[in-house]
Amino acid sequence: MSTTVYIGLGSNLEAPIGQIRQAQRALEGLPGTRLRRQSGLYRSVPMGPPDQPDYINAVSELETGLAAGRLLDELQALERAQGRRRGAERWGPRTLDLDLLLYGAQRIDTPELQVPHPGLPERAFVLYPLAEIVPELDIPGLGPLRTLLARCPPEGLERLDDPMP
Ligand code: ROI
Repeated sequence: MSTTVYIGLGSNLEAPIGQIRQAQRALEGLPGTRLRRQSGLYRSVPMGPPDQPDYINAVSELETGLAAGRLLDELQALERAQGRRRGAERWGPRTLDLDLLLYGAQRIDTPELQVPHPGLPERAFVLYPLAEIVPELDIPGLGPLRTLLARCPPEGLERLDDPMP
C-alpha cells in the first residue's frame, strides 16, 4: 500500500536554498518512498516574529509506503540531521522545517501529529507552492485548494526563477 503525501519545506538560516535542495534529496532517500513532483522555490516574509530572515519555501509530493507516524519520525530525523534545534524561540528562525501537510485523504488528530496541517489555510507560503503541483486538490475536511487560495492572497510571497537546465 502506498500513499500520496505532501511535505512543506522551509528554511531561513545557513544558506536556505541549499538547505531546501539538500532536504529534497534526502526525502528521495527515505525508505519505501519516491519523490513524485516538486514545486519551485518561493521567498516569503516570516510569519511570526519579524526580526528574522525571509524564508525559502517549497512543497514536495511523495509516494510512500511509510505509515504517517513513521514518516513524521523520519522527517524529524532529517530536520535534526540538518542542524535543526528544537526548543528555541517559538516561531523563531530555523535551518529546516519539514511539515507533513497531507497524508492521502486521511485526517489525523493526535498530540504528535495533526493532518491536514492546521496552519494550512492561512499559509500562502504553503498553499501557492502546493497549487503549483496539484491545482485541483481537494483537502480533507477543508474543501478545494482553489477556495483556500482565494481567501489567502500571496502577500510577501515571491516565486524564484527556476535554475537553468
Ligand atoms: N514563515 C514563513 N514565511 N515560512 C515558513 O516556512 C515559516 N515556518 C514557520 C514559522 C516560524 C511559523 N514562520 C514561517 O515555522
